[in-house]
Amino acid sequence: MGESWAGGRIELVVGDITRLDVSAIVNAANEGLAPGGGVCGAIHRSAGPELATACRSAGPCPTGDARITPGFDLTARYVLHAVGPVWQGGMSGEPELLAGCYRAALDLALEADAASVAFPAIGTGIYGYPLDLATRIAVATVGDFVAAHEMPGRVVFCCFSPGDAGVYREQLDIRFEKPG
Ligand code: AR6
Repeated sequence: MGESWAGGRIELVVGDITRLDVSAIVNAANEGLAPGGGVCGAIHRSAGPELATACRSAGPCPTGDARITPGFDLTARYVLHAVGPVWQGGMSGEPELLAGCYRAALDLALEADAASVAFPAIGTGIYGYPLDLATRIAVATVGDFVAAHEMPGRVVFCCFSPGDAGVYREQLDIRFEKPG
């Protein structure tokens, strides 16, 4: 289906993250881990009301960090709630905070022995992080993590539109060998 890089360990797909057959999906969450709009709303709708209850116990979560809950009615066994920064112009630590929440989600995936993890474009919707800048950080952070760890064996970047996927493809081609 999707294209892949890094020997098949990093994939790019276009679609709804709640539909993916992966061990864990990442939620673009807020610090309160409250059900919101965007991908967060879609994940809560698909997982069912138990997810909000689990989030009340798992949270709050500071910006730049992540928390884990079960996936309930989702195909994914886990949801990794990663809190990206609200974009304030880029001089308020946004790059470090965005990279931090990716790393925290990957660390939780590793601890949970999740074989595959899917990320949405954290921060780039309601939180306003410019997509090209966020994509560089996502690709670099995930790229460094898969180079240093055997698990998760497969990381999927799930874009909601073909245009967004084009931005990811460009960055993935720069960081890795172009797919054969
Ligand atoms: N599957 C994959 N990606 C999606 C989906 C989906 N079903 N729906 C939207 N996206 P956003 P943020 C994309 O706004 O900027 C929430 O209220 C979307 O096109 O969901 O981190 C939270 O509770 C965009 O590319 O997250 C927080 O309060 C990306 O997901 C706040 O919004 C992220 O957009 C977080 O804002």
